[in-house]
Amino acid sequence: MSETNNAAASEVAAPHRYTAAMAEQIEARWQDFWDADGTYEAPNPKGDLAGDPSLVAKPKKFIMDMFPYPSGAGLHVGHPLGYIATDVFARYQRMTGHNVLHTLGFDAFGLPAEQYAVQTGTHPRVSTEANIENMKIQLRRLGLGHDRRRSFATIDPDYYKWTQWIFLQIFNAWYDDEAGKARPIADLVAQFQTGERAVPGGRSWSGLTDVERADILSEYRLAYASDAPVNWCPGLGTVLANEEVTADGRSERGNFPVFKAKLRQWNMRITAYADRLLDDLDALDWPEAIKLQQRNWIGRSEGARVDFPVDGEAITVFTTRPDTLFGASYMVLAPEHPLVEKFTPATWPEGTHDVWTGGHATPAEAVAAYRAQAASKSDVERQAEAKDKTGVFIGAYATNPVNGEQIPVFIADYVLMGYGTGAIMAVPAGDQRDFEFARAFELPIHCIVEPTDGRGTDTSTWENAFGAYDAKIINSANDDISLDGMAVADAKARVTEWMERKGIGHGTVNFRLRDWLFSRQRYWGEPFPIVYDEDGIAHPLPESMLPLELPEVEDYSPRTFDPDDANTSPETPLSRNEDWVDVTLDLGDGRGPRKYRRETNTMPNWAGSCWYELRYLDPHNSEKLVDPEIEQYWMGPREGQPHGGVDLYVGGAEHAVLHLLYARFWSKVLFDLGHVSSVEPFHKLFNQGMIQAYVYRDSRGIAVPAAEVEERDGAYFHEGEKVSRLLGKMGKSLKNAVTPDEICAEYGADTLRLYEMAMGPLDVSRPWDTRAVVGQFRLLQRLWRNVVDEATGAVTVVDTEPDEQTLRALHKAIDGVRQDLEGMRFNTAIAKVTELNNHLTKVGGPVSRTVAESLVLLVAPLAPHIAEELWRKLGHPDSVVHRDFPVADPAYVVDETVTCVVQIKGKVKARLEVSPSISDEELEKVALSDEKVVAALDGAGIRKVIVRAPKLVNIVPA
Ligand code: ANZ
Repeated sequence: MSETNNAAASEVAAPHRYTAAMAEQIEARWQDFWDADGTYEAPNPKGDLAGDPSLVAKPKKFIMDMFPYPSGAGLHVGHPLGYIATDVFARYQRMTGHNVLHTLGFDAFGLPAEQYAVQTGTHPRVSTEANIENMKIQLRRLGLGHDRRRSFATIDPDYYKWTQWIFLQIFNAWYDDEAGKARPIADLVAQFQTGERAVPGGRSWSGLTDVERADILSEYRLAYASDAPVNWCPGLGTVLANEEVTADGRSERGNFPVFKAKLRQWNMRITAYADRLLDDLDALDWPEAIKLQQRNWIGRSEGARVDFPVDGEAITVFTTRPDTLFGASYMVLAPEHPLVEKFTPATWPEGTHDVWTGGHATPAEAVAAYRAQAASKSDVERQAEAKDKTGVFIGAYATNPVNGEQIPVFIADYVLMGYGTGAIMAVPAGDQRDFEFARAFELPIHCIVEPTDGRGTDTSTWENAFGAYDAKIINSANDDISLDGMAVADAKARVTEWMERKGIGHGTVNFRLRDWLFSRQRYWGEPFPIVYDEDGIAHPLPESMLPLELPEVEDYSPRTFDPDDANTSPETPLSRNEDWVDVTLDLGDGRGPRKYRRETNTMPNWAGSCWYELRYLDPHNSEKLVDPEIEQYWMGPREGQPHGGVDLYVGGAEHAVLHLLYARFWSKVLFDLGHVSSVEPFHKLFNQGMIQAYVYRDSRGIAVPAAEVEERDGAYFHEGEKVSRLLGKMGKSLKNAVTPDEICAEYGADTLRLYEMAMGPLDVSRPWDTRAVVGQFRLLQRLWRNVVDEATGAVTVVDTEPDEQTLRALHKAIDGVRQDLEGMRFNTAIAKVTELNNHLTKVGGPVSRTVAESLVLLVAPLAPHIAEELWRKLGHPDSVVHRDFPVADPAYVVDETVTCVVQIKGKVKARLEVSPSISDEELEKVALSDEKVVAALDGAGIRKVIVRAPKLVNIVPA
């Protein structure tokens, strides 16, 4: 009660105080003005967004956020952290002479809207667009300086027309290994026609049927349909990416079993770009941790392919350790390996070891049983280090090509079909998994390296494999070649060269990266611009038929099946719409109107975010994806950015691999085909930390609403009951979400912006604390008070010159804030602004105009609304947004004095302003004669004085 009275009283006394109500009024006014004025519109050099040539002539900065998915829950205060940071940075760049492109779109295809549609019958477009509208309101309230003309959502047909168009470019391209780049598929066809390139299978191109030609081309196209084994989840009715499958082989969503099934699906041949995706990382300004994750994902291994003869055929293995060939004592094929049937005999060979058969009467039975068991496991689970090694002998022997030894062939799930050749030579002495398997199946372990750890060469006493690279090779010689005594690296080179000469094997590079599974059995995604003719040949739609829009359907969900029934196959939502699926079209290919069936899969969520940076540049271009001159202006290579790209891209580290790798891949294809001048989409990447929040749980472990929790003496209570407190994620489910709307209502957007930026270094995660927000609000109140009279609303600045001390404080702040904003250290920039502002408050009296104006300009990137308001009050007719950021006068930046602390018994008793070059003796004299020190000593004698000039004097009294 009394508090309200006080507040009311102070409002009467200070009707022009900076309050939440005033902040709201100022912010709304300037937001409207900026929109109407087009303050944040960045001009292009040409086209419909062309503008002020003097701005275009400035150096450009393209600053970008990872765009949001418009979820129905809206934003909490954690979401805009990165958006505020890029906004502050963009504003600073505008004030330091750059033409700045900053905008934000929406990544709007996705599962939540589709699931909501399944539950409620609301069309995903309706709910998604409503969510976008809501999010736009929330974002606008933050005062983000976006060029709104450039915003779009990936679900806009005008946008996904170009996503489909890019798909067609990729479909109509192949990777020319000799040229080291993608080229139009027509070039390949021409090479086949003229005989410049041999047609696979040795026939002439003109003698092939259309189907045969299509099949051959599909082996080359960068987007192709194939019957590869994929993760099929009958319970969900869709195939899943590896990342969507849990370690125990179930769907991440819904926890249904996932089976490996051969289904015809679209893929992108990203593997063709493995080397370039790896090499080009070097010149990017990205966090090392992210580069490392990409390198590991691409997983380049140098090694060899080696042929092991079996019955006149051969099993080819991939090994990174060809130097260990003499130690290969058995082989393992992945259970799905296509050669397994061929090599499996009708009966067990003479003398087959009992433990090898798994108790089965015939090899075929053993293989069938083991395959069924392996099919139910995920790759991760199969590769788990700690797991017991399982497998079964297939009844065949292979010949070790270096020593002629007959070695048994097994299938085992620790060998994956999708890596290398899906077959290994097992070297139990050198590889731990092979070692464990050899022990379990009583297989020989040949010692082929000299152990350096004193264990000796008798492998029967070993407890694990010995894989050291610095060891010497032993027991590795035949009549022709000896590796004995060599170090690993030399032995690898020697044996590879020998194998190449003998035609047994050859050196090779293997990548972990797989082609990208590009189709999903969903409704809410981009339709493929592909139709099939009566022979099943895939034809691209001509550009004139784009965008191919999603049809209206009754049921948005794919058909689901008995979750355990692996013998099912997907039925997509689009396939049920006969009118849409079966069409008669003239594709303009000279064949006239014909009957076709449309592709009924849709593209994965990732598609829309693979190229959106390009569309921001030229969002309304109906002729082209982006005009080349405009692309070159904003994205083209330049000094320090040899691959071109966005100048700054800010987003969460969780996108280390998939999104960033896919976007890089598309960018390279578009570059190869001559559509863009930038090879890389994002030159500099910055990962912001997360805003965390306290989660309060009651004795049952259930989260209680954080807003209702009270603190008493360091303990936390909810409705009288003690609750526990832990730091966690912010979100609805943990009942601790704080929305930007609440904070804006209570303090205004400028305060929210300052608080988020002041919380800590941008790349570090930090806990949200609503009670601490007021600190930044008070800073703005003091700032206001330094310029405006709270009682009258009049500007109080004076035209007199500031004193020397104030000039020093000002120029130090300018210098520091500049460096901090440039380096994205927003928290320390705010600390420096605060320091300057406090200095002015402390000095008291009216502030000099020059100081006030500089202070307002320093604050402008961080708290743009109050800065704009004060700027105008200071008499400037034009917006603060495009004003020059202050430049420090070096004469005032160097410290004239430093503060020396004088302690007595470790307690600070005085502070002295001294010259930075003061000597220890001089400083001791000054300290001991200081009034406060004399008073504090109160006549006591002195035992010892410790001096660390110029900053510390410590006095120990007697
Ligand atoms: C013999 C050998 C001896 C191996 C030795 C290792 C150590 P990275 O480095 O990850 O590329 N391997 C090959 N294909 C495999 C597959 N499909 N599934 C499971 N394992 C496979 O790993 C390459 C090594 O992993 C290869 O080198 C092979 O084992 C195994 F002392 O060959 B090695």
